[in-house]
Amino acid sequence: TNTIKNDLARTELFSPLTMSSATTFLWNSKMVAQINCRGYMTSQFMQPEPSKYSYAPNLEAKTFIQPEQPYYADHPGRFFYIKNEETGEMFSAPYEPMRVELDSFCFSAGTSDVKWIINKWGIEFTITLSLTKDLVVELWSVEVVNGNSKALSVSIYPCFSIGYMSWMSQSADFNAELSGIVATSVTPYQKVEDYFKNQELKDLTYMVADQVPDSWCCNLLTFRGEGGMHNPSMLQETRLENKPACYETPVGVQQFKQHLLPNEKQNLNIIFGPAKNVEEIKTLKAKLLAKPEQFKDVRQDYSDYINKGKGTLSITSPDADFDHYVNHWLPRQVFYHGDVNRLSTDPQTRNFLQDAMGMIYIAPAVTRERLLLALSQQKRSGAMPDGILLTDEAELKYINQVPHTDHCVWLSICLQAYLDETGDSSILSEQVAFEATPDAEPETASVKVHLDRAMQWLLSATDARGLSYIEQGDWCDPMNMVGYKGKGVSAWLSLASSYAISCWNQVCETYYLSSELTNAELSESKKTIAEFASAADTLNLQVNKHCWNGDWFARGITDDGNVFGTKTDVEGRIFLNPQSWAMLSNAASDSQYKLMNNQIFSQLATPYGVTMLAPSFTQMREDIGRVTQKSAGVSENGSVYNHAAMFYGFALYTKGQNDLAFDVLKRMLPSQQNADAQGQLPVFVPNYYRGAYYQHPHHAGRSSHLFNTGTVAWYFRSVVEGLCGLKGCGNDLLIQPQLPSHWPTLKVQREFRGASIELNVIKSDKIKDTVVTINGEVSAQHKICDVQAGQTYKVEVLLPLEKLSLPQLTI
Ligand code: CEZ
Repeated sequence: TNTIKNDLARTELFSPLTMSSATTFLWNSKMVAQINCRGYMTSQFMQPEPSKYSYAPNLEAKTFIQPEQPYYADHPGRFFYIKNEETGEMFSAPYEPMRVELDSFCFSAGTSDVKWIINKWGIEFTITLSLTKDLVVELWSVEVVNGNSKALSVSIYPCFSIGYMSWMSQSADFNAELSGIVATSVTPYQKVEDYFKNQELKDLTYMVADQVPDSWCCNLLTFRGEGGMHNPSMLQETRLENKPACYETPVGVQQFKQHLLPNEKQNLNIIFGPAKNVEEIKTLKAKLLAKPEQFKDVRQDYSDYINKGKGTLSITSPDADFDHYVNHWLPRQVFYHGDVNRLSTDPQTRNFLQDAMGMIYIAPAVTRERLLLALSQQKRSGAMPDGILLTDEAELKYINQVPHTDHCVWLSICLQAYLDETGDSSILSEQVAFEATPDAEPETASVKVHLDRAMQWLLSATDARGLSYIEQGDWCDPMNMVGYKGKGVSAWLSLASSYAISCWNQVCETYYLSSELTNAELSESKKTIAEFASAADTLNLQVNKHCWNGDWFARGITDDGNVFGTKTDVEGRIFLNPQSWAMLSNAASDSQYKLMNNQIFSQLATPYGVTMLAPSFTQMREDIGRVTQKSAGVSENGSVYNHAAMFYGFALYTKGQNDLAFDVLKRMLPSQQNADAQGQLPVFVPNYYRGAYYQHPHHAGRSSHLFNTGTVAWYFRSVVEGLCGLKGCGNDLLIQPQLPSHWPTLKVQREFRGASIELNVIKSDKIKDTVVTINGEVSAQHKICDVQAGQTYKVEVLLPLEKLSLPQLTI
């Protein structure tokens, strides 16, 4: 199984067969592409709503990137058919659609490009895909090196899917002036106002090379002929038929004949993407293909853009695979979320805020800006909208039209993380307007007031018992029928509100009370803090009173008064989130914590991580909702939903459960050992691995391959604050590393508020208590006081060797 290698900032797969669904992804501010190791590809760009330029050959429904993306013979891709002009033999690179055995194969995912290195007939083909930093164009190059001692002639036929563009109009032809293929279409519409709106759309797809092709074809059906994609009829001829598509499905295929002397190297560059008109393509061609250096330069710019997301942490632990993810791929995935908001114009508020939270380690100014933007859309009641509108034209769509009640929770959590990282208490007095309403005067208030109101709103949206209403969902989007009649409550949200209020109180105590306040302000805010503290306690008490079943917390109480997620349930007996957040909110006593954890081990643990509920639902429960209709073990219906698992991991660090917490982090990474089940490369954490471990053991562990997930911000935070134990607080940096017991050492480099921290942790059996030295001096408080920008702090921590305190996951 020696099929994966993790090296520097690349991860390589050496066979197209062992993990046929393996993917990586590339993005910039305008587009995102998911690239499969065999050459399939799913891409979308923003104009400003998500659109396509490379479609499947049938009329596609408008969908998001789907979990467990199924691939099929005609799935959109970028393929390179290669013909040996002497023998007539053919294969396709990287592997699809011909699936001919190669002499060697390497799919190499880099942080800012994707490469395939393929050997066949003594020739080495290196195919590279990268993007630009801000254009919607794929940059492809094919380098061919003849390793034979004799000359060889080959034809290279790049074949890029354009597919079913529109039922109103779709055609394609070779444009002699551009010397490339241009497919045209009209975005379908019916309403006359859409005609005017659609004027700005990029309805063309182009495929232009830096060389003049020997022949071409843009007609998918005639290209395939009777042979199909795996053996297109037109490739049997010496030349392609130069055939346009006229209200027929377009494709981009071009033939480039290459005569290669021994050791000769030749290169072909191609650009592929959408455009508004031919002028735009001409400009792009001049910018990208006129000279070979242009390609190099824009690639460098793109890689500089990606490297902006490198993050401020680097670790060296005994686990090289873990380090590789944390140092290279984790910050990249966090940066992707934080920089481009999952390429949506109305990100869900909770996603927007958690994604912004991840940016504290990469570009905290972005976190600040995002918090202020979110607050500018807050309602005067304190409620947050379901999505944050990023442009003037944006509107709330899909799930954002469904009322969810948790959004306020993420405000204080994100703000606390931001303040602990930056110490920027000025944000609290920043003035921000509330959402404008036609019937009232505009109202502006400080961030402090906005947050107070958000917390008060959480407390007001509760029933007579003091439990939080769920309406049509909380963190769990598809839990839409627990409270749609207006009565149902969420135990998770009650606990999350309690935790969010405590976070807000900590922020006020650490960063607000210390600011310059009048006596009246000081006593007023102390009073508010005390009221909030008691309200948080009440939430904890009420959840305990109504939702504790003796061994774990239930998930909520339905409109009809049924407590669910409890011992009497055959399906959905136990949910992970209430347990994790009871740990965070301190609703669970130590003895409850132990009881809960035993249940988590016995009911939720799997080799691929902890599932978010069990057993998975197999039939609709009309008092719970859509989540129960999802396939058992998939997504929120009991997968190892990594976002939920990560909350558990984060909570475990706060409880000092170093081994269990690290176990959560580690199991989230695709591993060589689980490669068959997961089928994913360790270049991102997917949103889930299939669960339903006892119901569908053969499918358990399978990755969703979805790289959009709130997990990663919390992963980064858990590594920084938990594992490395370097958490800001006021003007100081706390030093409390939490190594798993099997790690004897850990080295960390971390930027913090402009200072450089070099942490060296060593375990020793010669000491009983932790010893922290900072620049050679013992620190009894285990913290760097009053951290100064520009300074380097060399921190050494001696930790006593300890025994495990809790049973380990045995699965
Ligand atoms: O979407 C995510 C949401 O973006 O699901 C999470 C939620 O907290 C995130 O905000 C948990 O529910 O069925 C659905 O509507 C699902 O909710 C999905 O859309 C889900 C996807 O897995 C996207 O990654």
